[in-house]
Amino acid sequence: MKNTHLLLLFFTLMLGNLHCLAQSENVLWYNRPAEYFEEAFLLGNGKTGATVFGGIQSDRIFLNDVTLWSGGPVDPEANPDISYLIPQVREALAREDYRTAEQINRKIQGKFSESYSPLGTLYIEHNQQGTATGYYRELDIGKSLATVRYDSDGVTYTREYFVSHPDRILIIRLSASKQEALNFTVKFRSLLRYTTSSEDKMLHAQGYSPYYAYPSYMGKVPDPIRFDELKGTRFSADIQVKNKGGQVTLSDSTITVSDANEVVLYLSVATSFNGFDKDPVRDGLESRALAAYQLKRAYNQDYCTLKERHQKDYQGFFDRVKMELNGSTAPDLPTDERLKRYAQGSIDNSLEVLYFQYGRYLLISSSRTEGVPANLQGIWNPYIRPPWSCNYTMNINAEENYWLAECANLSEMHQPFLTFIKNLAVTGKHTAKAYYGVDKGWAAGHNSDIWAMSNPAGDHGKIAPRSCSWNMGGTWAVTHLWEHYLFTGDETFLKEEAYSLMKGAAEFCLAWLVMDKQGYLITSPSTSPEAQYITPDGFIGATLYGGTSDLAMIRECFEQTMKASRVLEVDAGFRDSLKTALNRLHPYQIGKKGQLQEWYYDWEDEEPQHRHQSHLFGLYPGHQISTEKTPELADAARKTLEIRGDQTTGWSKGWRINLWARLKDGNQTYKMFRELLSYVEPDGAKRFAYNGGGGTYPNLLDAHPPFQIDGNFGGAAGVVEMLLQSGDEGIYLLPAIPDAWSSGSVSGICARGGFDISMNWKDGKLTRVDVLSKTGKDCCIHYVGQTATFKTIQGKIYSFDAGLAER
Ligand code: FUC
Repeated sequence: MKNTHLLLLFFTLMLGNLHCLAQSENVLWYNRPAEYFEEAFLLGNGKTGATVFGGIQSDRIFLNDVTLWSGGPVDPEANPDISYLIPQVREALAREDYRTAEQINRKIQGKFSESYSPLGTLYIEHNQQGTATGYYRELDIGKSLATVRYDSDGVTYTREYFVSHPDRILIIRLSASKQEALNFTVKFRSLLRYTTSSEDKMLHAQGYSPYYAYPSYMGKVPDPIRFDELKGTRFSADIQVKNKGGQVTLSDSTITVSDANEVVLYLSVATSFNGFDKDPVRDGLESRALAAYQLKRAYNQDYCTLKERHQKDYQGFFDRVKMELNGSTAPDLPTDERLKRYAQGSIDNSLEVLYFQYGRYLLISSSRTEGVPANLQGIWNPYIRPPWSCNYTMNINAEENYWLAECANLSEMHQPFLTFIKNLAVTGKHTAKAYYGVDKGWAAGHNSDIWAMSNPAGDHGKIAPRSCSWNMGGTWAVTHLWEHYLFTGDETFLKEEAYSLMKGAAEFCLAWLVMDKQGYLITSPSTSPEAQYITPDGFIGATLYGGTSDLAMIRECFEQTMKASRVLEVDAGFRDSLKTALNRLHPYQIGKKGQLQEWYYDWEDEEPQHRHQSHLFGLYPGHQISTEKTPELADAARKTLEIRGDQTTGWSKGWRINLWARLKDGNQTYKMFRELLSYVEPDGAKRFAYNGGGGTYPNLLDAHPPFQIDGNFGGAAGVVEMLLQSGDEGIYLLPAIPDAWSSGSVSGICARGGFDISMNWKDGKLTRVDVLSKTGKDCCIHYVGQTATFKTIQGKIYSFDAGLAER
């Protein structure tokens, strides 16, 4: 062996060892390749998604593009006007005839949402002899970089993977400690319709998504996936090789590299999606030209330049927040081992920080495309009939995905959802009229998709009202617009983007409300997402009037719209009508068990431990119920949570963590957080559980089960909620700090009003807080009964000690 080779081998081995010894706090690592999706690494630039398995002989990378869905723009004509059924349901409800009301309500449905399509899989088949040893696989979420390394036959093989946002490219670099050791074949496969061709060290794949994909939860049906050459979003994937040494040979569907020293694979993906209201064929983007353009631009750059640019861009977001708990460092164990130990009761504060930062990593990696939010699986899905169509489930999941965005200093990542609401309002105008007979404002149902579908789903009566007969999707969604304004103070956004959407949602609700027998305003028909009641005569159903969660969402929407109109000094008359309606809404009721009533009457629940708890919306994410402002309602909410219990699905645990935090019960919040990190066996989405079973897979993805990303985001948001809460009354420091987090520090988390907060605490007590004013608004901070109120100057930092005296 030449001297230079020996030196290279020495440094590579050294580096490998260093990695294992000095585990960065931001690293997930394993000592074997992933077998299941739930063990693989997720990489993304907010548009292109890559799921990396890191196999030795055969490596697989699932590819996704956030804009590749089945179907096409919503056709308003496809929905006949069935709003004449509304008076019939109302009449049945007024007669307290719940059976009839339920039957008619079921007819008020349109089509199912479309489905997120898997783009394809890249295979890298290695022609290596010998058994691999020393296998090491890591995802560094501080750098958004995956690495695989192993030794075989005296050669150390290393692969690095990242997806760059600035250069719109997936990069895989393969290297070896010995010259001419790289021998592999690259191929592309897809479950969609596609063809491949090759030229000039490049493999080109193009195809299209189905025009129709029936949801997997409807089970086996004939022809669930339908393709038509003339329909469906087009996609292109171009893969080009840059090799040092060796030869490259091509076939129509493969690239083979022989005897190379180092190879960089450039992979560029594009689709024809051109907006929610544009036909992806007739008015689509030129996906082929776009993919080729991106590839050419990136191919002119060398690996190091691309990597540097990627990391600079990524770290611009990721590095904004730092956290440390009890001075703990990561134990030198693979992440799945740590998770297993943790689930058995071990203390691993650094794993808790990793889980929080991983939530931030996933949001940066999945949410950077205007009008296209992260879906149920973020952007990572290999299935042609994914769980729940991988859609936007508007009765919790789509919103939960974004609870983290503002408070964890990732406001830019909120934009895909905020801009999506604009699209939803367009189709939602038709939905309001055709399904609910309301010709003011807009409404959306419980399922949506990239085409901003807003009609109540259910395929014209195939699904019971418990999930499909719900029209508060818009009402809930617009609260995100106001939250964005509160955190950023961006009045231009409020004026030009948010207000008209908020007003439209409020207008719908104002027209939708009816008077009950006591003279209160209520919704009718109403449901409480996915839960069912039992009436005193034993009827189990979902359709009722005056459901608490509808009214909670309407309350929040009205209050926020009024505040926005005041800030913008517009619509004084409309504001008055909202105020009048607000005062007449049926108030919260406390039931005989001391619980916050879910139903208009104090009926029994069909499933008292149900995963949804939408009637607690006013506690979290809303701001109507708090231990200070409404102690009785807060107690009732606590009772409800106690009855619901702690065993639930992943996203539901994520929600309950935030609810318990708002009740300022740090230890109970922490208990739930620990349970969210229960180890769940990877299984390729085989196990579905609706009651209990929530937890975390080896790759730290949330298990509903199956994988659903909302639990990651909800859980990470809950970490902030334990450390910081903010609202009209100001900022609460360490409001729900658990005993287990007795000391620590955090920097860069955000509060409403436009403040970045950094804190240190020791023995459970705050020692220092720094408040950076981003907008120059007045500030008020609270800590254990003490309050400091002060004026601020934009850009200035204000420091306080434990007694809230300025330092
Ligand atoms: C609702 C939830 C399920 C699941 C699905 C995507 O139906 O009740 O638990 O999260 O959405």
